[in-house]
Amino acid sequence: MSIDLPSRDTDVSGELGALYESLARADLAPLWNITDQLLTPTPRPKAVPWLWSATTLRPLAERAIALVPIERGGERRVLSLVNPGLGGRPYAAGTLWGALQCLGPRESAPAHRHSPGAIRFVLSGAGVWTTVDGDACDMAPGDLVLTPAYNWHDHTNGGDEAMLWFDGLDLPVVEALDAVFFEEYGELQQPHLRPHNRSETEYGATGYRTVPDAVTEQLDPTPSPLLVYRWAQTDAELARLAAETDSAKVTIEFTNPRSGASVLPTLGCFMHRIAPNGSSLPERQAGNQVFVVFDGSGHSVIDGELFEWSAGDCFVVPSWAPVEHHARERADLFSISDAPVLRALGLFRRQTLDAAQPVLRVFQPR
Ligand code: GTQ
Ligand code: FE2
Repeated sequence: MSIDLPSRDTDVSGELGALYESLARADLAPLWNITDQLLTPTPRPKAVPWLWSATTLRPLAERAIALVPIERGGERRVLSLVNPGLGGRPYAAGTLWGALQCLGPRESAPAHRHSPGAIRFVLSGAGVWTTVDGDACDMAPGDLVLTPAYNWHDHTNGGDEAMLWFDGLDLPVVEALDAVFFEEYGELQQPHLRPHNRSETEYGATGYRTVPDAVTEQLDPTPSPLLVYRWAQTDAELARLAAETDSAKVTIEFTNPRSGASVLPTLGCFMHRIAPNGSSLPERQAGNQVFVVFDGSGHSVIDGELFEWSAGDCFVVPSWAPVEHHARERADLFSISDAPVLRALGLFRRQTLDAAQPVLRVFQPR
């Protein structure tokens, strides 16, 4: 963090000014001048509410496929979402990496592992699998695939179409903890077990939590042993919940079937379904969120700014920013959040607000 000194005391002449100079030279800072910037009444995330539209992302992904090979060194063809509030750091929000990854026909991304954990939410394409510690997980649109911390992983496109998916990682959190480790696998690809989808065969469709507020209370430092969550099952869960309730939005959290905790100890994954012409209640929570529009169209109001969205768009809801969603046709939104980290540290807070926000601005994509 960088803070200008002194901020409150403007009289820096005479003995007081000399004191400030001496403090700075001694690598000390006077709290009385910086407390307002440190102990803020509510979080002041650097990330701003932002949206990347599919109409911008898709053609750029296609150009990258045409121009940029994947091999050792480059490793993965990934376009990271860069939040303009973060001064050029390649993160969607202060605690979350969000990105679009694309793999052309017959390509594969080299095997490696790292301490940050990752999730993949598939947007389009067919024929790709991600091998996670030897278990080849087939990927299709709407599927969620986990590559937990330190699991070897490589992506293979065995088909004739390009595939696009959203990557979410806890990288900024692990970086903030000075705990990033990365290692290449000895070969380009891991040998993988046959048949594919071992974890799915073992655990099946057990990894959903359908509580109304959909933030797991359970904590578990081990990641989910179930590595893939199929769209057909997610869809069925959402349909079942939607049929049971009058509210316009239902939310489920993907969970670790062994413990009921979040899928990764550092990342929570959610799916929201909003009925046609439906609106969610305005709410805010401590911690950042990245949303990916899987299906449908509508808009969200984030901190008084209106963001129109449709399938394939990604948008960021920074910590403590009020948000409400409105669907035009029925909409399915996927999201990731750092809530498991906040929960583990006793820092999670969430509030439902009384009234819809007034719209002060309309977001203009660049
Ligand atoms: O696919 O292994 O978006 O290692 C960032 C880092 C994807 C991956 C990302 C990664 C990967
Ligand atoms: Fe990776």
